[in-house]
Amino acid sequence: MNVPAAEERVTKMSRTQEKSIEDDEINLFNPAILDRLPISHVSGLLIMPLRSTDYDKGFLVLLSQLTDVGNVTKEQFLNRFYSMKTAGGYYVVVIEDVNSGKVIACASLVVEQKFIHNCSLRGRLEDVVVNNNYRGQSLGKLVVTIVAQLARYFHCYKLSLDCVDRLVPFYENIGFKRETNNANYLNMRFHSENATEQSRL
Ligand code: 16G
Repeated sequence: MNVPAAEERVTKMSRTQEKSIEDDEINLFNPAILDRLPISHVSGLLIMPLRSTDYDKGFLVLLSQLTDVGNVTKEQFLNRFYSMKTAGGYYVVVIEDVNSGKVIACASLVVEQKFIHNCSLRGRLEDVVVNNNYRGQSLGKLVVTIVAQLARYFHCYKLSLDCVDRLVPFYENIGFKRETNNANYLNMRFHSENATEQSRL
């Protein structure tokens, strides 16, 4: 038996398999869930779960309009994508412009399991961004409303967010409230040595 040739065949096969895993479009969550929500669709825009192919559609470039993203490779993106999918509870919604094929807005629902409130769920609204070139079309309101609908769909007992001060009126306008005696959030920032891709979960 020609062992090197067999090994080579195995390597080639696994490379092909790897490639097809990368190229397949995988949804972060079941897209049928979005079909069950009363979403106002906008012509020329697709509303869907984050997909494994969204790295190439500018998803991280969009996020960099919110905060520092770092130099995330496609492999790192896919690792995090599959880790979120396996963990469950991550619902990243994206809006794609059909013409450009780019992701132009996004927002995430993170569902936290609780013991309190009869083992209830708390939703967190995270990472809301609309591409600067698409501002003024109420897409922020649209994507946040979808996340709020998702939180209701999963029977979260509340949906919370933190944001910079200037965006408070925007969120109040959508229905979020600063509760009396309960309208603060505080951070403890840990600097780069802890904030790596391989954070220990
Ligand atoms: C905002 C975002 C939060 C995001 C953070 C990043 C919303 C509602 N809030 O607070 O989700 O993670 O900005 O800022 O989108 P940071 O890099 O300073 O943590």
